[in-house]
Amino acid sequence: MKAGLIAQQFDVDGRLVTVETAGNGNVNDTYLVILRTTFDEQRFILQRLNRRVFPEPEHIMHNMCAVTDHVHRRLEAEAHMADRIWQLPRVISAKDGADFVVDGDGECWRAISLIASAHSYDKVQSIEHAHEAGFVLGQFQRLISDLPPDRLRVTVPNFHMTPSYLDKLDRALETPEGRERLSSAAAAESCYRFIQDRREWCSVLETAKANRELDLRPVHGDPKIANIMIDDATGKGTCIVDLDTVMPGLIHYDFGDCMRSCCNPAGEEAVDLSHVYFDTDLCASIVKGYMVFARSFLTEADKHYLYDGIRLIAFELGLRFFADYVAGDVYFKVRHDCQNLNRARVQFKLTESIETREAQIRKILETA
Ligand code: GN1
Ligand code: MG
Repeated sequence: MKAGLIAQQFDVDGRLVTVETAGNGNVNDTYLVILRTTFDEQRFILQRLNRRVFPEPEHIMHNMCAVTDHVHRRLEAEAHMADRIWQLPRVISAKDGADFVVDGDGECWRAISLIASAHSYDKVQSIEHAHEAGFVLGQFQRLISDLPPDRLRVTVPNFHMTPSYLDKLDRALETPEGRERLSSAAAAESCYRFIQDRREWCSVLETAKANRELDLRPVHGDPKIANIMIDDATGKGTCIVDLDTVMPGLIHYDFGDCMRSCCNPAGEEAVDLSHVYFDTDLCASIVKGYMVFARSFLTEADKHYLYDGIRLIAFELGLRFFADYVAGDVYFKVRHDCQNLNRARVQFKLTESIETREAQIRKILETA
C-alpha cells in the first residue's frame, strides 16, 4: 500500500508493522502508523493533504510549525501552574529533513505525533464533555493570542468569509449540471430558499470586521468536537488537533464552530432530522468552560457578536455543504450521492433551532 511506503520516509525508528486508516476527516486522508524495534513501539499519524483544498502545503506546514513551537514553549513555561498536562502534536520531519513528502503523483504527505491515551468523538457524549470542549478551545485561543497574526499564512483564502460561499453557490448554479442538481430534489429547493432568506444577514461578521469593531487574531479555524482530544484516563480535555486552518481570523468563527458542533447531539451526519436541535444545556456548559480562559481576552464588542457567531457558522457550514452538492461534490469527501445535501439539511435545521432559541442563548452568553 502506498501509505506504507510513504510512512517509511519519515524520521521514526523501527520497522513498519501496520498502517490503518484513522479518523473521519472530510478533507484529508488520515492513517495511524505503527513501527516496532526490538524494545519499543512507535505510533504516529500520517496524512495525505487534499491538494484541491490546500494547494500550497508549504503554508500549512509553515503555520503548523509556527503554532506548535509557540504553544509548546508557552505550555512548558506554564506547566507548574496547570491543572493537567496539556498536549499539542508536533511535526515529524522526513528523513531528508523536509516537513513533508511529495510522492510520484504529486500528492503531499506529512507526519505528526500521536496524542497517546486520548480520543476524540464525532458527537458530544455528555455535559462534562461539552464543558471540556469549551475549556480546551479557550485555552488554545489564549495560548495563541500573543502569536503575531502576521507570522501566519492564509492556508485557505476566504475560509470563513460567509458571503464568498454565496458566490460559490451562484457560480455553480450558472451551469446546467448545477441547476439540474438543484431541481432534482425537493430538499435541495428548500435548502436554497433557506439560504435566500438569509443572504443579507450573512455578512454580519464581515461588516463588523470592515468597520473595525472586531479585530483579526490567530484562530484555530475548525474546533469541532471531533478535533478535541479527551484524556482516556481522566476524561478531561488534553489537546486540540487539526491545525491546518490556524490563520488570522475572528475568534467568533471558532466559538461558533465549537458551539454548532458540540450542541447538536445528533452530529453532522444525522439522517433523521428530527434528532437535530441546538441543546442549550450543552451550550451553557461550553460557555462555562470557554469563559475560564476567554474572559481575559474578550472585548465588549467580541461579546456582542458571540450569538451571531453561533448562528452564522452553522449557516455557513450548511451553505458550504450545499454549494458543494450543487457543484458536484468537488470539495468535501462523500460516500454517497446526496451526502453533502443531507449534511446541509442538518446544519440548516440546526441554524433554525439556534434562531428559535436566540433569547435563551443570548441570556446564557450575557450571564457568563
Ligand atoms: C472539514 O476535514 P475536516 O473534517 O477536519 C472542513 C471544516 C468543516 C468540517 C465539518 C479545510 O474539516 O471547515 O467545518 O469539515 N475543513 C476544511 O466537519 O474545509
Ligand atoms: Mg479540519
